[in-house]
Amino acid sequence: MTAKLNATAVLTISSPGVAVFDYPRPVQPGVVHLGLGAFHRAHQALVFDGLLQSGDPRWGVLGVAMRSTAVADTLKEQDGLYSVQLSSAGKTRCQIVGSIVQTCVAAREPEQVTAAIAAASTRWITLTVTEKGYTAELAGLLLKGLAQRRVEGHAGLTIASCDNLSGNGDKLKALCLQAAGDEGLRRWISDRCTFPNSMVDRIVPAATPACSAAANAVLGVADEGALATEEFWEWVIEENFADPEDAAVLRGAGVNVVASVKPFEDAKLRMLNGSHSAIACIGAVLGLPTVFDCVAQPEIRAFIHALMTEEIIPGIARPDAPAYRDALLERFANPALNHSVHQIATDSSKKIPQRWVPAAQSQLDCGGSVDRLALAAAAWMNYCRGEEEGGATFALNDPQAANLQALATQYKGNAAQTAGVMLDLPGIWGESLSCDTRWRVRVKHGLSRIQALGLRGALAEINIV
Ligand code: CS2
Repeated sequence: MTAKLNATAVLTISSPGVAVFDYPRPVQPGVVHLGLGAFHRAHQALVFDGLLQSGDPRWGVLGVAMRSTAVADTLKEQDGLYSVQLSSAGKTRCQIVGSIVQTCVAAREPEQVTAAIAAASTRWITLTVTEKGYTAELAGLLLKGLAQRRVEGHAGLTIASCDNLSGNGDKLKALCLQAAGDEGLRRWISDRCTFPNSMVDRIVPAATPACSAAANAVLGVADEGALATEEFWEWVIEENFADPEDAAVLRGAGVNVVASVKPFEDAKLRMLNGSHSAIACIGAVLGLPTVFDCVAQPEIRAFIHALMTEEIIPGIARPDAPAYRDALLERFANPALNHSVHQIATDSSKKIPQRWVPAAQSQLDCGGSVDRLALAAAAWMNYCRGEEEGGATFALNDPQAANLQALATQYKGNAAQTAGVMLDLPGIWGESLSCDTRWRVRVKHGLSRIQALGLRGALAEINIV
């Protein structure tokens, strides 16, 4: 039987293609991270790993899974260690990450989370709890720890939301302040803690058994926590830290610390994530399993290129948006990623408000075209039927799944009625867009073209225009 990756086994790894940290791992975490998904483990945990490697011991992480126990327990058995395979431009290298020094599960060990938030050694809280995770329950968890911290007289914290939400730090701050019953605690949070807005980017597909198999082959030990990702990463964060000296520290680790993240956030949410959601709905309906498979289809690639060029970039302030678009298309075409369209289509009703709506609104505000955004919206409505064009069925994974599927199938073959009820759904399109006749007409038209020509035909038609 192959030995398991852990603090002892890691010492035996000496393959030339594997980078292993050589810092003493801190015992006390300095960062409490909520949301122990693949993204954090292949993105920020590597930034913190780099800081630890540079000799700054304050960046060890307590990785908190919100509910599911599997990852936290797997990592615990491996002393927090796991490998990440980074592949781009046909080259792959492997790195073992040492920054996650403890793990726990918030739903199972809430007192450990409270104690860690209150601990003197903790300086940061980071969060990747997904778009639907910004709940009263999350606020309650944070507030319990912060209240204890205040009583114990420790310094304030930098609390960094890293989810794909516009103004993510502002949203988290508002949630916490609203939920803090006690005026004293509210003031302490306002005065001592900061909630920087941030944009994080790296394409990290959910781990598959193939990741572990590939990791086991290079490491010579079994790694049940193995992940695969791309070389590219970006973390842009607003300069708003409880400890102002962190700005220089993060810059030294390659983080882009800026006065305003807005141009970066808009570009990322609308261009990368907006394209991703369009690709995901199209791919799911056409039975194409991954983003790579989708952008290998000329009509899908041309559609996404034009979607960004004609209807998203006009509203984007990030410099070099066309170069950013080209780099994104190249990243989507990375054959090593195996990024499942169904993973990206998950929770679309919570993603569309950040990804498509502001771009469509910005186009309508200046009289620009929304035909492609409307076709993407129609493709989502088609996706909500839970059926590929070839007839195979799939499960929707969305907080509103049952309702969405009922609405999408209710008026079989009637595009205007189907689009009408789905555009009336509250909380997705925003007040202004859902009432805008220009938008409603284009979405209805898009859905009717999909019904008439099939999705591939509707894409081919719009690509000619
Ligand atoms: C994706 C993102 O699953 C999704 O919705 O669009 O996870 C995307 O891969 C990341 O935001 C890239 O930084």
